[in-house]
Amino acid sequence: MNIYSVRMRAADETGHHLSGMERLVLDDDIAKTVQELYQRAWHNHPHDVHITIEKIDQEITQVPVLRIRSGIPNKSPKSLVRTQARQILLDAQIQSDVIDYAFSLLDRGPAASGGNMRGAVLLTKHSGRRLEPDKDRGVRTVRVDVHPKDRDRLHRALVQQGFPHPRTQDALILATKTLWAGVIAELGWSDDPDYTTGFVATKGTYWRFEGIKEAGVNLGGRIYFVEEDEDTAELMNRLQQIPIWVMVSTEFAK
Ligand code: PML
Repeated sequence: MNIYSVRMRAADETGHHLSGMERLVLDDDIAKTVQELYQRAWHNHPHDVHITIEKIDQEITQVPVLRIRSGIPNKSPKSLVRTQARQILLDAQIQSDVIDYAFSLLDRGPAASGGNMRGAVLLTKHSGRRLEPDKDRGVRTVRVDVHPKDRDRLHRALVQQGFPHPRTQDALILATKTLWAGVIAELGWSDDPDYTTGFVATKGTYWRFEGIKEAGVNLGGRIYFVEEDEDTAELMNRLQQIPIWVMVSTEFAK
């Protein structure tokens, strides 16, 4: 049985990125997956949709999914939500002023030319240096998906735990690989003005924070906090080249 990466990216008429998604699937599931990704792209009224199908020639590493926890209850003021998110980052040994800088980057849009970036910022944990080679594109986590035998189980478990939105599942899967690759902690929220839940992933846990940004704000992104002496090329190789299947334990799905 062969395994394929099936990737979709959709853009508007100016070439601006609208949506993207990757799945790692067995050959029998390619046609169904292309259809699913195409439907997903269509929601955003794209000008063009690119679908790439690529055979994976390497062994796929299996990694357990992060556990998921809710931060402060819904409807808390943004400042309280951020205080709790900050505390989790402080506990992960990220320097306080680096955390402030990370929030300010996401608040104003992290791209060097202004606005959103498709990939993540790589930020060193003590001096707050940006390591991503391209400060308009950032660094992306790719070649990751939930294992086909666990897909339905993960979906059911997330719905049961009160997290039915597909964004949660997508972000959880990506964050699982990102931490596996050696990123110490990740902070992120969507640029969708209607989606105000963000997350901090660190030390095996994905923390969700409702109301981490104001409704109506169309800026967001992801920050990957890394060691001061991080080997950027090696980290990017792990994030972008090594294929990962995220596995769901019986405990997670309970
Ligand atoms: C969640 O629902 O758990 C938060 C998801 C944030 C997704 C960020 C994004 O879509 O870029």
